[in-house]
Amino acid sequence: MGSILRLDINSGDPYSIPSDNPFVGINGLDEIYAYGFRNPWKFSFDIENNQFFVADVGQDLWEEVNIVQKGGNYGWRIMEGNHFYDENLLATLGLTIDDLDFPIYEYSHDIGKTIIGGYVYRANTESTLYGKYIFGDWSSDFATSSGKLYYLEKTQPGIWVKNNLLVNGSNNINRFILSFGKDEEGNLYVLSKTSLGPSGNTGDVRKIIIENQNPIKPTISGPNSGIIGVDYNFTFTTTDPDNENVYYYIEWGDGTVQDWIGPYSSGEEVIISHTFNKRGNFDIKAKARDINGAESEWATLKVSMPKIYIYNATTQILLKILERYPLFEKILNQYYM
Ligand SMILES: [Ca+2]
Ligand SMILES: [Ca+2]
Ligand SMILES: [Ca+2]
Repeated sequence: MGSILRLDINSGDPYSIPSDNPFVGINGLDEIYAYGFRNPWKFSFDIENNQFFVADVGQDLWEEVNIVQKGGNYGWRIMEGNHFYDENLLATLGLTIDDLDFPIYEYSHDIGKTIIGGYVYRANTESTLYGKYIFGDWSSDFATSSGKLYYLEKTQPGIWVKNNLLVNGSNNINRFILSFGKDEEGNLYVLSKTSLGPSGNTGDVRKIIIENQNPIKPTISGPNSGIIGVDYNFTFTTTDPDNENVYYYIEWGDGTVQDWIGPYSSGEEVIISHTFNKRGNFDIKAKARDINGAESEWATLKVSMPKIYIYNATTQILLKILERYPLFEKILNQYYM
C-alpha cells in the first residue's frame, strides 16, 4: 500500500528519477525506493551512518520501526509487524516470506496505539542517549492525552531494545504526541497537544533537554562488627538511571581510603575487602560516580571493632591490659599500623 519514493529534484522538470532506483528498467513505478508500508508516520536519517529509519503505524495490533533498504518490501498487508495479517496474500502475489523485510522493533497495542517516528540523537557525544533512536507513541487512549517517549538502543547486532525516555521521572508527557523535530545542532523537539484532533489551541513545540542523571546513593552491606586484623568483605551496589558504568570511592573511616575503583556495571554487586588495624567505631562511607563524573550522595555503614572480644584467654588478658594502659594501646596500634 504505502511506498517511499526517491526523486532527484536537482534535475528534470519537475524532477528526474535517480538511475539506481530499484524499479528503473523493470516493471513497477520508477519513483519507488521501498514499499510495503501501511501508514509510515515520519522518517529520518541517522547523520552518522545514513541509516534510514521509518516508523510504520500498524492496523490494530502492532507498531513498528524499520531501517529501510533500497527495494525493500516491508510487508503490509501480508504482515503487521512480525505477524501475519493476510497470509494468503503471500501466495496471491507469488511471494515467499523471504521476500519481505521485517522491522528492527515492534510493540503491541498494550503499550501504545500509534507510533510517532523520531530521530537518532547525535547532538552531544557525551550523552548516554547519543546514537539512540528517540521516538514516541501518540497516546495510550483517545480519552486522555497520554503520549509517551521512548528510545531504541542497539545492544547487539540485530537486537534493538526499547527504553522509556524519562521526563521528570516519567515517559508519559500527558499530551498527544504528533511529531518530532530537530535543529541544526541535533537537539530534538516534541510537537504535541492536549486536545484530540485538529482543534483547540493547546499545540506547542517543546525542546527535549537531555541531562545526565547521577547514580543513586549506594548500598553498603557487610559485617557491623569484627576483629582487628581480619579481612572482611563489604558489598557496594548502586544503579545509574542512565545505565552507565560506575566507579566507587570509599572512606573506611580509619583514615584509609579506596580511591576511585571501577568501572563496574550499573547494578553490579562489587565486593571489596578491608582490614581494620585498630579498635573503635568506624563509619565506612562510599559514593559512586558515573562515566560522566556525576556523583551520588554518600552512603554510610557503621562498624564496630569491639573493645573486648573473647576468643581466647590470652587475648582477653591483653585487651584488659590495653584498657588499663591507653598509652600502651596507642603504641601497639602504631606498631600494627
Ligand atoms: Ca519501472
Ligand atoms: Ca512492516
Ligand atoms: Ca548517569
